[in-house]
Amino acid sequence: MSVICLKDYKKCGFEVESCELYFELFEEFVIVTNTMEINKLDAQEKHIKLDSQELELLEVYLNDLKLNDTRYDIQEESFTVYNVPNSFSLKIKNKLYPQNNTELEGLYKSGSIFCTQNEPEGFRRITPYLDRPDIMSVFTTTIVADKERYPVLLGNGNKQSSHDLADGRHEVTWFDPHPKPSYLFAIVAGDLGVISDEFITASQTKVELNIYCDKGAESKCFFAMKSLKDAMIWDEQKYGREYDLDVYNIVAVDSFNMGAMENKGLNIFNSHYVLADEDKATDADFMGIQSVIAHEYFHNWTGNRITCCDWFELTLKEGLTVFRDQCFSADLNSQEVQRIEDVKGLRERQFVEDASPMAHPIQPDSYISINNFYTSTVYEKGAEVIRMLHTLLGESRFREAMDLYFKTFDGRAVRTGDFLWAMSEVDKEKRVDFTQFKRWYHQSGTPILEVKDSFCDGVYTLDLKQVVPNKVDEIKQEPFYFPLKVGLIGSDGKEIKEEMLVVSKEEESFVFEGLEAKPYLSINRGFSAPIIIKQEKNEYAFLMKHDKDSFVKYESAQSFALETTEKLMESAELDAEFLNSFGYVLDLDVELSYKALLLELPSISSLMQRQKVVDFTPIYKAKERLEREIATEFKEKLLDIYRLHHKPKNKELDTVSVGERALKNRALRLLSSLESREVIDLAYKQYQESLTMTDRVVALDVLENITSHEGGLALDDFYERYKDDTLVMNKYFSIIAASQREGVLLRVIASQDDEVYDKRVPNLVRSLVGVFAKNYKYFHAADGSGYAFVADKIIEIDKINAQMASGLASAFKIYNRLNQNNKNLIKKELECVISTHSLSKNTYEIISKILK
Ligand code: BAL
Ligand code: ZN
Repeated sequence: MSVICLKDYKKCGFEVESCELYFELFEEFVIVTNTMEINKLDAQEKHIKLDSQELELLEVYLNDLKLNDTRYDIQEESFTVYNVPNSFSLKIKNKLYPQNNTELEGLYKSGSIFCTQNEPEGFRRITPYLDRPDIMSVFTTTIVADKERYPVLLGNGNKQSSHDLADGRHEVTWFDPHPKPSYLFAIVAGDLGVISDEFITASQTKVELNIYCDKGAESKCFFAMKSLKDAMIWDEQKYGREYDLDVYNIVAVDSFNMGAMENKGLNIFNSHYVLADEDKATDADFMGIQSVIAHEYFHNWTGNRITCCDWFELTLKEGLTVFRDQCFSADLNSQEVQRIEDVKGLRERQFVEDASPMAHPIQPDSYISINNFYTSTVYEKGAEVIRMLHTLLGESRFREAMDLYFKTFDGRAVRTGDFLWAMSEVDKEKRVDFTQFKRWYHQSGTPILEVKDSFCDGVYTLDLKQVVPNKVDEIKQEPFYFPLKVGLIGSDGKEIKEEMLVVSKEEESFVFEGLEAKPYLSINRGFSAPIIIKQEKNEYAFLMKHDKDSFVKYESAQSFALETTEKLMESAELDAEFLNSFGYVLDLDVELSYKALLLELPSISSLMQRQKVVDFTPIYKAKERLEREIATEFKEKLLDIYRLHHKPKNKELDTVSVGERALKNRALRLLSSLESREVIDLAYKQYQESLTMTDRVVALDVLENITSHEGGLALDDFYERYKDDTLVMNKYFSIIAASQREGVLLRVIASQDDEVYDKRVPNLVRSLVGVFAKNYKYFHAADGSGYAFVADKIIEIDKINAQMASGLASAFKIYNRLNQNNKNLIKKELECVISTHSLSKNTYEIISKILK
């Protein structure tokens, strides 16, 4: 398989001045006519080689002259026209079969809706083109289709004209004045429902806003619409960025590989991130919608107006846009909860990736399939890198740098180096060493910071040592440069000082003078750097009580629980101080969602990450024991919390209502480890009487895991209630696949035959097979049955949708951390997958890295 390398980038010898596309949609096929005005930039170029994938060519015209097939050559992945002049018009007519397109890249059908997905390399499946992000062109799109079947025809930009044609067809033309790369091109055609609104920009321009969906689902689009308007205001206020077209369209479709796509003026969304009402979506689903709607909107500037020079620069737009959406969500909801959720996500996904054979820098230096690099590293670690710049420069300097970035690079395809240039330009005092900071872009792995401290004669000394992991190929990496926010707290619990240190050396010390006694250390406040802290002595109980930093308070609770669980793996007695601290948090009077996080016990993944050689059985046993001991000790308090905050008829989405649900469901989950009649009754009642999906789904999950009788009744009821709503059925399949009860694999296998399940729909595959592959207990079963099942699914799904298959394959990335028995079992399965005939390059790349 060929490897694409960052170092091999070459500027294109041509530019596409304009591109006019004419789509004729029919039930069995689509005819695309693509007319490009092209200029030669490099006189040495004789022939033009366009990207083209699985296309059926019909006709080719060069400057209106029809070419015979000696003048061009079509290969599996390219289309070349020989001997082209300096400036020319190239017209290509080709035929597509979107109804057979199960890869969901290029033009395909989601149910009866025609839609597209072109990032990163889907456009070449629509028409031959210079399908690379640094080729920016002005697009005009005309769509022709049967008017009754497809009354809605959408393209990028503004609508230019529309009219009816003979034989019941109609055509609509869209013009996008903003030059863009082909990955931002989109069309949609369907018989869609819509909700509409408008937004007046800061400069008093009216923008029409539309959200399209399946007919009948319109009432579920209002939260998304509100989120869009919130995002538009926020980007004006926070970054001075206004929207730049007359219309902003969003379309929700059920079959979509990603969460959503930021096509210029025509976002296409996985319906999971658009459709919601309280009966069918959880509070977390609503938060997801708010953040993804905003994320795609923010791309209009960070991604569309300024895009990436090549795909190695993906984090330029993704890391930055994730940072922007995280800040937006924090501003609209709770700063402290948002930060903790962001860090939790980073550790669950990115830290695991960074410690695996799939580790890569946020700017990778090579790939086989770029589809495999839409990773947590590029996105979430990328956002942490931007956040560190924000911390180092400060809010107003960062904004100044962003203004400069927008002003300098608007309308261009640039590199992370250009972004860092803008950041460094505003740093007049040269406070930041950008040369060293750049290592975050080129080095992989999570640095560990070993912390020792001492106190002598009023001087407190902090000795820090950075342990920087080698690259996957064992090449040594250099120390990172990062902000480390620390606080010193007196033994009376009063804050002495807070400072932002800048760490840059492998080993360095910081001193704090004039102290009366040794202070307590609060380190990496707000998770100022994406690192792992290792301290000799930890003061978790003290920090849980006294730290004013909400992140470190949470971190102390987590770390204390992690260490306590680890001690239980060695069968020690439960630490009484831990129980005390837990009891202290139960009584804390803080924001309720935050309190629910403080009471959350560490995930299996976070326990696993700390093991040298992973064996899941002792991890599960210790975690279950800790939960039981806590529930036994604090049963009455937990019941009190539950009763106080259980408001089954409340469907509101305000902070207090969401917080009450989060906290009382945390209490219910903890109590469930008792597996008592009392708890079963509570959960069953909650399942039946609550009006929100949040409550219903937690109750269902609790019942599923502790009782086959009520669990079975609730699950059957859930199925009957929601079997016609695919989005809710994703939750049904996830609950089965994540269950800790015996016999899960057989139920997952059986679920594939359910009439609702469809292996061509990514959401359903992720909910069933993807969630099972995260069910550590059964995926890693000692008899290898979990591995064999998932490996079979990878082979099966790879033939349908390579992106889905490689996503599943990445579940095996913890291979190198496992005990020998599990490793042997995985190796056998993956060797079988990789030797499969015509395996996609996506899946090949992931598995070959894991097995290396
Ligand atoms: N650009 C792909 C989808 C997203 O990150 O917004
Ligand atoms: Zn994005």
